[in-house]
Amino acid sequence: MLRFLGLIGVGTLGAAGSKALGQQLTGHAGELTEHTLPPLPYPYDALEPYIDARTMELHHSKHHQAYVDGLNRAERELAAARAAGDFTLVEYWSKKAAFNGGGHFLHTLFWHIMAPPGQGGGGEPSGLLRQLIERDFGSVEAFRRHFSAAALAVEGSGWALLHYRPADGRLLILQAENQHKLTPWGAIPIMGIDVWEHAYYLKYQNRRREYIDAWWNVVNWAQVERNLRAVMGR
Ligand code: MN3
Repeated sequence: MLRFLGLIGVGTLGAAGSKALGQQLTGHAGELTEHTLPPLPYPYDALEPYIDARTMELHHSKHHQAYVDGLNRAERELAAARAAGDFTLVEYWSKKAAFNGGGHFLHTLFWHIMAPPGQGGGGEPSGLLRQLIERDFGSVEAFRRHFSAAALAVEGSGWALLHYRPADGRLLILQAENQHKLTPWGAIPIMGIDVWEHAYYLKYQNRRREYIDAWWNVVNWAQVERNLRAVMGR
């Protein structure tokens, strides 16, 4: 799992990324990670014309940054609660930690499973990833139809996600509402499309289907396969 997180850029877990905040607090607060916004692996305009530069800039520098900040805040507040022995707001900050932690994880995944069209983005899955897609969905085309339908049908803000489930070695497509709901434990996202309006509204307005159709032109299949292999440990 740690290897996978590192691959998609949610790294700096452990000692290198931790701040000794606990030592600044009384009691037994423990240490915390200072989460940071990962750089995009390409310029803001690299996914044009399918995803416009202004959307990418706002999405990465404002929206993703807000999830990073919100996650740090929630974890600090929970540590402060431990130090003070006052858990009055534990439900509130636990929910904030899940929402913002989900947002940080999924956006980091999202940036990395996209690439400029023709330079890693688009085309078709190959290798082990293709084998498992064909085994578990019947064909690449059936997989794409299922994934697109799941994305189109997300109620409100959320994601369509391809997961690998280590318990039985299967791929599965699921939706997420917001950043973290409808998630079954034990299934690990290896690919996803953000269908919050902030991901497409400037260019596509309410035409989510057009955005989804365009998005396939920037999918970085090689990275999706690396994510798959990382969670499979092979
Ligand atoms: Mn988003």
